[in-house]
Amino acid sequence: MATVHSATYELLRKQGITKVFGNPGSNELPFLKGFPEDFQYILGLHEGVVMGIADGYALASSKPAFVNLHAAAGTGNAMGALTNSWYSHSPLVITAGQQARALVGVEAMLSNVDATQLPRPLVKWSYEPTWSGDVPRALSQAIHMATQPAPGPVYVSIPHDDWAQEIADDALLLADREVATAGLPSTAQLTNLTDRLNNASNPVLVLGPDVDAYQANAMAVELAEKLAAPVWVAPSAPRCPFPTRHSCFRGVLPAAVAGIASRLEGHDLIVVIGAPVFRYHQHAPGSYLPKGAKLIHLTCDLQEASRAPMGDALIGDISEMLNLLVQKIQQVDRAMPEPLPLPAPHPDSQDGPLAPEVIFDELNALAPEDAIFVKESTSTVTAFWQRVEMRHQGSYYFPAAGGLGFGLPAAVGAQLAKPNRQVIGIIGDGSANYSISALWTAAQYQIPVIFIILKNGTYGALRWFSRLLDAEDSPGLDVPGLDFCAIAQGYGVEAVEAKTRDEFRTAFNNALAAKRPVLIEVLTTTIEP
Ligand code: TZD
Ligand code: CA
Repeated sequence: MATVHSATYELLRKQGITKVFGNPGSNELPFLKGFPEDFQYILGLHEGVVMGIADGYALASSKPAFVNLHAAAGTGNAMGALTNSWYSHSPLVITAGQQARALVGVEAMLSNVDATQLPRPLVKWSYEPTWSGDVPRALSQAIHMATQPAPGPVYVSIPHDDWAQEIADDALLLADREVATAGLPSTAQLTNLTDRLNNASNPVLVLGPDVDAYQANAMAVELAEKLAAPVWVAPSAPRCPFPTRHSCFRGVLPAAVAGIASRLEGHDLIVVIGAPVFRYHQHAPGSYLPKGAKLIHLTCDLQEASRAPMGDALIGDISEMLNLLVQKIQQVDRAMPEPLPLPAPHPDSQDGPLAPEVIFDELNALAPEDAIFVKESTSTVTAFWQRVEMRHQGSYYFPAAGGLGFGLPAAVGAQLAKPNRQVIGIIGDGSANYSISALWTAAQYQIPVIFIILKNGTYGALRWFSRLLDAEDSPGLDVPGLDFCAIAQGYGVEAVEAKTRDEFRTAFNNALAAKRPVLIEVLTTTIEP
């Protein structure tokens, strides 16, 4: 007869999940006991790191990632990372060990009191099975809930005495289940959509992270070309949905109401695909839409569609909808947009800190053309998008909710998912500290990420915000006295400091050849985001 333990591992195996990202405690040991040889356990030293690695893995592999946390304390440590996972539509199946059933009521140590409430509202679904026999079914539900559109994190709390219980063989039926979404527009909806697009005199596309997540990048290019339409990346861009040197590419929209309306001025139809409408940040009030413009929103997310303050929305499969549109839209005979001018190479500074632009120019020249950039240096976002060309699906990841601590571990997870593409983490000296122990996981599992730490000694983006909010005298905005080479070496990662363009070039080329994790620390100037 199967046990909850054996039925669960069979379910995970058949659903294509053979990695467990975790940090264990006593409640989790009965699950980890007898860990099957065809599974791999990836240990993170803090739950924020575990989540970041799992998230990077899920984003880069387009597959669900299975996380195992320790009870309430482990879940608590993971919560900040969940803000990003929620907004990036990351399919994370998060489990946490619960105290033995008999001990939860008396609140023995490590009881996760009101476990299902704890991760809300940052999960799609949260559950604790009412009896051991329901554990494999609950996990099956968790996998399908996490992966079906809109994907997102789910949470299951599992009492540790459930794992050894016997379970009817019917539990094995779960392993072979397939659950799928058929998200196509009706004929009437499609006709309406194509009519509006064909009749627009000056349409513009705004593409979001789900275009990249659903690997619809090439179809987005085709659509833009058929419409000869300029393409903006949706504000707060956590992914790169469109090749950044294509002549239609206009850049990333600013994350403010007034800024978006002014950039989209003159267009009669704004088509937003695979993004919220919109993901604002700084408060700059104004009209949501430029005068005379209408907006159509194609999304896989009911919540995104319903909470938007303007426009019409169609909820469906991003990839299928784009595919249909590309087939149905007629080629217009408008002139294609002129490509953006290439940025002039940034001049060398005489001595002292390097400009981040210099690093980006070098990366653009030296990085493999299919490199994956995981970016978490908040003040250098604009400079990066201007200077580093991105061509392929899955080339760029940034924390979707701006919750810092994503970059370092997500780079590790992305490299684990994509061993044949070089992952380059570009991390600020502020951001690096939230999940610094991800370096240990990279070293121990020999995951060959190149970590570049941009050390300007300050929370650069907050310096900019402090001027915006007239709060320049705020305390706590600088981070002096950090030696990332020493820290990296302490975690077992080779590290080198680069003081000049030439030193950076050499360090980066050596790191590319090394095929093991390397950290490069660069003293940089402070620039505006
Ligand atoms: N804590 C967490 C978990 N997330 C945050 N976003 C912040 C604090 C606030 N914060 C920002 O929004 S940007 C930023 C902070 C502290 C500065 C990051 O500094 P950095 O990058 O060195 O990584 P730059 O390039 O110097 O801005
Ligand atoms: Ca900084």
